[in-house]
Amino acid sequence: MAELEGLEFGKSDFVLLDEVTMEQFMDNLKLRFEKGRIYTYIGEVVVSVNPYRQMDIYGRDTIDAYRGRELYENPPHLYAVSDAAYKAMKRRAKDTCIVISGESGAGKTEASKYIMQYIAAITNPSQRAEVESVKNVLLKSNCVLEAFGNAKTNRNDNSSRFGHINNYLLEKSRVVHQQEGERNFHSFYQLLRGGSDELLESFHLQNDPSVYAYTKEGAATTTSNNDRSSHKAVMSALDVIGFTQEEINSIYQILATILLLGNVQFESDGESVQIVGLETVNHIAELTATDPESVSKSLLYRTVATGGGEVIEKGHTEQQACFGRDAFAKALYERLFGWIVGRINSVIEVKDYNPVLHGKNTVIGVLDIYGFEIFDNNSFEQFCINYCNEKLQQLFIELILRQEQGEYNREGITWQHIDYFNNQIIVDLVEQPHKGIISILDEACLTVGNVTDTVCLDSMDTKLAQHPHYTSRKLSPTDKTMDFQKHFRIRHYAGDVTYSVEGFLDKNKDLLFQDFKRLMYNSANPVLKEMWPDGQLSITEVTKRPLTAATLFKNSIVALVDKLACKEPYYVRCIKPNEMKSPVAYLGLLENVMVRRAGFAYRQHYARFLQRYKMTCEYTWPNHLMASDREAVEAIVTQHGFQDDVAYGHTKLFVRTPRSLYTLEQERAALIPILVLFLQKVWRGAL
Ligand code: AOV
Ligand code: MG
Repeated sequence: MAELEGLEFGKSDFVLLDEVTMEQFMDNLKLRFEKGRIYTYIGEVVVSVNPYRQMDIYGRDTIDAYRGRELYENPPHLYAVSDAAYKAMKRRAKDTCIVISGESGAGKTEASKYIMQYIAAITNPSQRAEVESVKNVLLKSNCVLEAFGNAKTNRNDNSSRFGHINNYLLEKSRVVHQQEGERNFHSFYQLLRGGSDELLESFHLQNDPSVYAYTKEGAATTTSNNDRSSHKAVMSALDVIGFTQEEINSIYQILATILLLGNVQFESDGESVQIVGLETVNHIAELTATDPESVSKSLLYRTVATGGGEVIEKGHTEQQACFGRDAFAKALYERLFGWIVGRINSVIEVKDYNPVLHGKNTVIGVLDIYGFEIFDNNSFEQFCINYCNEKLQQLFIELILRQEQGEYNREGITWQHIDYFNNQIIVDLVEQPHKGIISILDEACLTVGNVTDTVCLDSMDTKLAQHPHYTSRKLSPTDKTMDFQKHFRIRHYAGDVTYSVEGFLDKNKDLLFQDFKRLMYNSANPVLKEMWPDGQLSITEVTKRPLTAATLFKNSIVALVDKLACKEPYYVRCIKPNEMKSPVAYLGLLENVMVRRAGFAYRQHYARFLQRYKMTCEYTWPNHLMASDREAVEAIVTQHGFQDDVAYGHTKLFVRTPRSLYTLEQERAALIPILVLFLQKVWRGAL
């Protein structure tokens, strides 16, 4: 539990609330925030409120104050959990992981940066040069990952659109389309606005994002990012990380290819489909080190294997050609990003030591993923992102419960049943085989014939009509906030979200024709070729139906959760200040406070407890003469009359209600001035 700061700052740990109600929770958070305290604990979990201004609490002196200390010795801070995670890793030689969650724009990425900075600062006391260089790579990698993995959304100018661990989680649909007011990935604007004239000319690009189909939607949108200076920073970061000049060139050639691809148009004369303006195709061929005929062909035809094993070429319709082009652009970007992440990881891993991948096998992972999103128009992307957050919430509650149970066992205290909201039911709604939304979507995608999004919605309505967390306009006809034809609503743990089913099927299918893969595999550019190893398969070898986007996403999340489940987790929960008034933001957190308090709100090692409260009891002040610290603690508890409110563990005292503790605290606070006076007298007398 946190150092009990003065009560004028509110309660530094939510378990100390008089009652666990939404109202008390919000009041405490608000009070602390107004007093400039952006961090508060729930036990060992840090709740963080985004201050949206630079705070003077991350400097070297603060780092030193937290280094090697216990959680409750200082006011709540990210550094305290970082230190706890670091100590746990060293002491128990166990992998630890700091999971940062919260809504979009709540401060997850900023928190992850401070955590990495802290860990980098406290490691390598002997200042070994090779360690310093890995640390440098690590801190620099943020800048690169943000350029390629982040974009401006309506919630956050620098929103993470990927999960660190697995690049399946990259929001690649953003490459070809953005919502109103949003932008494509920063990297595109950085190249167009920051690239030198020569460079752009060699790529056949103009320095104007509004010229390109994929960037024009976001071109007019201003962000707090300065694209031009970021371009320089990214270039130099790539260099520091160890990318070769050839690799850096390839990265930007691929970005240029994507921009040019977006401007490829098709026209149909009723019989066949043609490309409008072959010049762009020539440029694409040049940039990808392929030949123009092959590029044209892969844009206009697909190779298919017939039932009899015969291989034929089939011309696209205009619409299919557009789909193919966009799928190709998205895949190019996704593979580029995956490749960059892989390269950074390999640079960090080959060294014998690094602050995040510490020692031999133990690691501290910092998981910063996209947060829960509710937009005006929520589509497939929000559906995936919110499902991911449901999974993390589940893991969170499960692990917290397990930790609590473990602590009670170790201390020999009886465990009591806890009532809490288990969001498994929502997770099932999404992922259950046969009955879940993903299954229904996949089934619709596999069905041959004209299955539309609305047909799919019908099928969901039929199969999920009874589900308490699912509804739609058809199922709730009086609810006029939803459109009959296209909306369904999920009651998430963090709030209700209405999704538009429009585009769900296409986004889920996300088919990339083998022809594009082969085209890239045959590139004369070795970097590009390396990204497309599956291009060597012939069409008859790829008979297996590719997994859908939703299923791939689900598989990655399941893998991620499995990975996290065997690590020792620490948590940071981020909140936006303007959401402080909205109770939904706290639903998950309140659950946490309840679990934490279900049995005993407060627990403390006997010696630490004594140290703090011995002055409140005549038998323990200034020193006790009892056989053990535990007996001395019993004397304090009994003197204050709350012996029925506690349990004695093997090494710790457990207090059920915070009130008992507050009586003690008040008494202590009242005694301090007297003690100070007393000490002053003693001191003067000694003179
Ligand atoms: P997110 O990671 O949680 O959103 P960010 O970490 O990018 O959100 O934070 C959004 C913005 O809030 C930052 O660009 C900062 O301006 C500000 N901010 C956040 N934390 C702090 C802090 N501790 N001190 C000062 N300013 C802060 V998303 O990636 O959209 O889910 O996908
Ligand atoms: Mg982020």
